[in-house]
Amino acid sequence: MEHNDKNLGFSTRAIHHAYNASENHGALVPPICLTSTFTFPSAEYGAACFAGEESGHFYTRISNPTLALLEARMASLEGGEAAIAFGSGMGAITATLWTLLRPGDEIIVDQTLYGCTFAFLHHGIAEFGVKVRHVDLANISALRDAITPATRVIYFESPANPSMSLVDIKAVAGVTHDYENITVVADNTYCTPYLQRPIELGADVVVHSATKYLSGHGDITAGIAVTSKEIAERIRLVGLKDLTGAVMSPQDAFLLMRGMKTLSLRMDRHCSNAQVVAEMLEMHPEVECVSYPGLASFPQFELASHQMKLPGGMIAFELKGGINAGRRFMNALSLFSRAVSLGDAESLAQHPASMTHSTYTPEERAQHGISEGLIRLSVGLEDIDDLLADLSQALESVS
Ligand code: 7XF
Repeated sequence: MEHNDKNLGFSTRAIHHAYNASENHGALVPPICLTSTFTFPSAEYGAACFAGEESGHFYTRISNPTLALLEARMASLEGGEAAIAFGSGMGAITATLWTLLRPGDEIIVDQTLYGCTFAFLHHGIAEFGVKVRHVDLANISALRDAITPATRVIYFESPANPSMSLVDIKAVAGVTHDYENITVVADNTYCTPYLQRPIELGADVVVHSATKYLSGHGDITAGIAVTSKEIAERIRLVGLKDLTGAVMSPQDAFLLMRGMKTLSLRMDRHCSNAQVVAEMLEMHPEVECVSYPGLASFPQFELASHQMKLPGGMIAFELKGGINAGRRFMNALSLFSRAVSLGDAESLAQHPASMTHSTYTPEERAQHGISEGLIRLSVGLEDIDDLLADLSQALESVS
């Protein structure tokens, strides 16, 4: 039997949704369909595929059975109608925005964004005639004032990488209901649909770097966009097929689905570990400030507690000794790895100003709320006592 009942729970759908073993030789685990092309029974059938009159697979850059299973599963988990798989998060973001925007259009984006998304906006679409405006989306009246007849997209991350600031997704989507032709795009990488489902809150498109928590094991790069059938069709046939070609490999789709089976278990552990780490950092005399949505001191604690199921596994913090103390701290870590990316089983520490957000100039970082001394932790799945011991000894080396 194919398990695609919407009434099934999140974890059940993450394991079973849209797969029918009896159609696959009884294989418990979905097979990988490793083929770049598909044969046509007749010339007429091939022509009908290309004309969009037949729905079969014909070339893996456009669709493939393994990718189709992953896409159906992700659409179910995010509460969207359809999804498109990409070879990276940047593939998903660029294909989506190239599809939705034309010269003369405007995109309103939040203050803080992942470094390569920022670079794509300012060195990519802005140079092709799209106006990019940054607005603090926590300020809904500023958003209302920034919208013009040319506004086509509102784009944000919540929590934002690396500042951790949140966007009230329901409030932002509520503003756009008064306008036709505005598409709300949310990057849900930090949360995954287990913690937050932007489409249920009114967003039109969710994009992911599935390189992170969704796959969870640091062994692939992958991206996903989830949206309505109509927008998904446009992104697939324009953004994916013609503009970027940023298709996911079926082997990576297999690894991603393997990772997604344990998403809820892993997220619960990431969140419980991160909560303890954040509380420990906040109490430490060498620490200046900690941004974590699960702390009562977090400025948007209330919003976090109703918008997110749990506060996530990411922490941003600063040391009293600033950037130099931060370097000493990072070099003293032994269990935490010094590495970019996030959402892996291994705990990771990185310095956004010189790593993930070095695409901003120092002036841009100051303007966009990314301080030079900020350290970002992706809290992994190790035993909490070992993580606390590593952080404590690294903090001692700073004093
Ligand atoms: O193309 P990728 O799969 O690396 O995903 C891009 C991306 C998109 N959205 C967010 C919120 C992201 O954090 C990322 C990738 N971020 C990594 C990081 O911040 O560590 C990239 C390492 S340079």
